[in-house]
Amino acid sequence: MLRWMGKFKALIMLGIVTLVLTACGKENLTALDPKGYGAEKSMDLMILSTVIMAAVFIVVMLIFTVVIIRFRRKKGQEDFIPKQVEGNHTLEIVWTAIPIILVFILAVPTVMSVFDLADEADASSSINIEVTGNQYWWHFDYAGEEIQTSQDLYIPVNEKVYLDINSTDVIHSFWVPTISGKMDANPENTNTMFIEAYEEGVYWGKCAEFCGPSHSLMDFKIVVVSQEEYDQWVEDMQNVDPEVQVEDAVAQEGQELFEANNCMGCHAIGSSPVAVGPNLTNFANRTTLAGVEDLTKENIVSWLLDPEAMKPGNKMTGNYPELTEDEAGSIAEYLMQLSHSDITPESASN
Ligand code: HEC
Ligand SMILES: [Cu+2]
Repeated sequence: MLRWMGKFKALIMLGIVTLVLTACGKENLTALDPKGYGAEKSMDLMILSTVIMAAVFIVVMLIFTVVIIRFRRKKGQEDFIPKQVEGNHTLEIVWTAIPIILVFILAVPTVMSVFDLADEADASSSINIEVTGNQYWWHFDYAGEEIQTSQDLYIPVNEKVYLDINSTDVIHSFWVPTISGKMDANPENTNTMFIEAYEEGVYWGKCAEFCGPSHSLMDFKIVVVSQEEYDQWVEDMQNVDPEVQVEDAVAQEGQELFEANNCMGCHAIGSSPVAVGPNLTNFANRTTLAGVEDLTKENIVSWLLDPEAMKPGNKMTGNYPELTEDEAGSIAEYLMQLSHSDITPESASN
């Protein structure tokens, strides 16, 4: 290694680690690449405050450097006492006024954004969705549309969507960083916010308030599609017939087992308001199982045999009859046929 590199070893390592780590994490799970109204506002404020902080830092460092060079004690002047400036009015006014001005420059746009984001003027003419946080999954009820879904929230692009957010158990927090800021989901009251996405795509969401052992696994997605695709999706979702028989023989057996094992006591298919567990309409169109695992037959079987291993503390464990591996396999086959619309997360990728 070159000699100069040895000296900066720590710095070089830090650089490499930073580069590697910034590539971690899921796509569309960042506030630094905003694709929605709220996220863009936050980003603007972040840039503004970073610029101000950087400017303050640079100015202070410049003055500091000048002072220590220019006013250092010189040879032969060891007893020299420089001019004392305590109580200097001009100086005190200057260093009081500058921070006040900076705080105003920060405060005015921040407060304006806060009011902007709380504006509900066109809520009644927009899409309204009731969002409910549950340990450890999210439910979405499209008000007036007779659509109930869980885990994946479909919305049209460039359209304001109003959310009424609450919780059935403890405090959660609804957060899709690429689209908007956070909003607490409380059991006692309803919080409201609107979201507007500027680009089609699938955006990851996270629960942002510690809510129990599987808090970090309480993921969900916003699927942003074109207006036509959204209209199609709404129509499809309104026409789901939960009674419809699947065709494949194994899946049919799974359907019978699904009914016989009282899965429907907690899971609805279609617009039934039963929501003790996630609504399984369109389940096969999701990309994840229980919010976090890949949606594969293997994972569904493991979930049905031992949900606790996947999501500790979840509310399904122990509340349904024990299944054999074969039974779980048939049910998985059935669930993987629950596709009620051709509009899927893939539709959002154009
Ligand atoms: C006591 C209510 C209850 C019963 C009964 C129940 N579940 Fe669940 N189920 C839940 C809850 C709650 C979750 C969400 C767990 C989590 O993510 O924390 C869940 C999650 C699931 C998921 C993942 C859903 C998703 O959105 O990815 C599947 C699949 C599932 N259950 C299938 C079944 C099947 C099949 C049965 C019948 C054998 C069944 N459940 C019985 C409550 C129940
Ligand atoms: Cu939570």
